[in-house]
Amino acid sequence: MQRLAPALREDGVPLDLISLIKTILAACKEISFRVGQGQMSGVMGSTLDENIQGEVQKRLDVVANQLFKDITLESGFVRAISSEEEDTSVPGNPNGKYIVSFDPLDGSSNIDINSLIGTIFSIMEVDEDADPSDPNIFMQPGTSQVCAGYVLYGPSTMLAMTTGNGTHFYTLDRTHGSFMRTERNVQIEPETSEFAVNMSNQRFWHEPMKNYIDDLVAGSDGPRGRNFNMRWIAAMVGDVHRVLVRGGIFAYPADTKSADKPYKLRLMYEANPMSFLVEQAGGLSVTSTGRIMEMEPSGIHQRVEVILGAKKEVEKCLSYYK
Ligand code: AFP
Repeated sequence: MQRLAPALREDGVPLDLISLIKTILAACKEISFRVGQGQMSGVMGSTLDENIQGEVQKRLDVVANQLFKDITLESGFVRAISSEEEDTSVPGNPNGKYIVSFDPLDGSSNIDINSLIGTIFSIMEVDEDADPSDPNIFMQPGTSQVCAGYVLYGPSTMLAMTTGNGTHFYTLDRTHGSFMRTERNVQIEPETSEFAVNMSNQRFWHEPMKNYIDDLVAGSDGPRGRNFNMRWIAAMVGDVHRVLVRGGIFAYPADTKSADKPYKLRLMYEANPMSFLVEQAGGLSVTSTGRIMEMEPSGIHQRVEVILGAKKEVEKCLSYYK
């Protein structure tokens, strides 16, 4: 096992980026501590407020957002941040080299049932003259990310991270308070017999996705000729972690459930960072029409269709759209 910093320096990552990552992880350690305190922390349950996307905020969403925001902005490395819980971007140091998009607490519906939740982050660079108060400085495709990761608050607290040199896992050593690298160059097997999708939306999907999932469910009696297993954690951070650990395909397809919201997941702080991690682990991450990381974003809370995971299975799924 290796500590975080030496592992990063070996990969030639700039020192200021390492410092920013350490800052982010300091916030995540604090969140991990609060999550571990559970009902004793006084942050369980819902607030009376909604975020800009009309979702009721959990108390832990608000606390995690404040912690993450304060710690990263105070670091001086950051020109601006954008968060699921902030209406628009928040300016930081006018000389900061980086911008950070994050979902402070992914899987909010799992908070009160003591199930998997996590923090997702994505780091990009900005031009020297970028205006810290202009949200448009975030409008860069996922291919511009210099680092992406998530911290999963499970039975152990784990970090999955990439700086473009493979996807690596780290585990929080709670005794010493540092993330130790516990797995290098995670790889997703190209084939799988496991899928993750919210089946309750099936009647709202478009025909290609309906047909694809029907064939998986038909198992050995259908055209695939073998049985598939299904898992759904209801937190992208948990579902993607499973895909990175033991393979699988994860999808949050387009649906017709509500006319003004054809997609569920957010591009900048969910789909892009997860796509970077998955691609660095040998998987694919796409919409039904193209690679997610090549999308030109149009808003910091933009939503997108997501199909990711085992390369051959994602390709198989896409073949239903042709
Ligand atoms: P939050 O970021 O609001 O906690 O939403 C989590 C999430 O966007 C994503 O992590 C899950 O895949 C998805 O919601 C689960 O939603 P449903 O189970 O309601 O479909």
